[in-house]
Amino acid sequence: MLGDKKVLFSGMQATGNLTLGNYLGALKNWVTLSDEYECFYSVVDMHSITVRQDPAELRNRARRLLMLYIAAGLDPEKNCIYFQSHVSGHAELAWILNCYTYMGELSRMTQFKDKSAKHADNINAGLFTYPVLMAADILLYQADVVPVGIDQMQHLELTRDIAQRFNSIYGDVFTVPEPYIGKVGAKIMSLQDPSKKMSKSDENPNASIYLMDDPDTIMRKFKRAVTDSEGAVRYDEERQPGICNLIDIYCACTGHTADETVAEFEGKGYGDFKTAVGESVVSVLRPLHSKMEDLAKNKDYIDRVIKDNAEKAQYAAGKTLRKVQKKVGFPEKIR
Ligand code: ATP
Ligand code: LTN
Repeated sequence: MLGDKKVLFSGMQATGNLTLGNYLGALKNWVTLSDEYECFYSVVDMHSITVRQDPAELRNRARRLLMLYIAAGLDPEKNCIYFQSHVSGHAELAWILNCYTYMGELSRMTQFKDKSAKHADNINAGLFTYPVLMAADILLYQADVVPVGIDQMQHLELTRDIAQRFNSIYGDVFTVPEPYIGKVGAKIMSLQDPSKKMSKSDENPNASIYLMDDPDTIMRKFKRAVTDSEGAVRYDEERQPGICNLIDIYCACTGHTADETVAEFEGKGYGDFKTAVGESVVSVLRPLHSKMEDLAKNKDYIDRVIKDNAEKAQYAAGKTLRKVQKKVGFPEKIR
């Protein structure tokens, strides 16, 4: 608890172009939850360097991602929106937690297996201990709830295990966080292969809708989306995974239910349905684009947000860090 509100923490990596999956699976829920909780939303730039980055590009993307949080509707006066690398406590707590995490646990992480297969020439120790840094992010702020897409559940379970292990040795140091998975949009699939999640690192640009795609591109990508030969809009995951994914996207963008959507498109062809899905996405993304343009003109404002929120985060993080350092036996600093 911070004040009378529970604490929420979440973060996104500033790598690649954000997709509709990131928006519907994570960012959109963040906005819904932001009134109810004391929120920390981090641009996790330290996680990004587990795979090679171009420095200028990373800096640029990180700043744009922070602006996107604001453009999506997170008020930086009410939510702590900041860069992970500006708060030294993340790295300090991660080191300590490394010593309370087992190699076996980290070896089981599917994201590590996937990413090390993809980057076989650079399987660095950071890629392996990535989930420990993620645990540090969350535990540093004593977060009660962590909204993420389903793909992050395994990392969250590990975070809970580390917190419980630490608490069982030293008493109640960490809040054990609960995951929050949104009802719609928790896993948006690729438009070209509905058995794979929509990913910003997909080589095929037609597989993903990028948040910065223009309306024509969005409409074209939906027209090309892989479906099936059934010819009717029904929610049948076995036989019509592509259509199910489009229904999920439509529901997440319009607020309709799957049943309402099936009824709405009864007797209509896939062409009409795809056009409607495309239009629903365009109307969700349009205000995001214009807000990004406004923010880009306002450098001083963004700079102030970055500075003020980093200080706020540093203060909250410092409290937990000092407690942990004392518990594990580090000598007290002489002030
Ligand atoms: P990559 O696809 O390159 O592995 P990523 O998009 O999964 O990267 P992040 O930017 O860290 O990595 O993800 C940010 C958030 O978006 C996470 O909470 C994640 O669960 C969510 N997310 C990512 N892809 C999807 C998707 N296809 N559907 C729903 N949520 C998603
Ligand atoms: N690992 C996450 C990004 C991430 C995160 C976090 C999410 C890093 N630290 C803390 C929630 C809470 C990912 O790849 N999507």
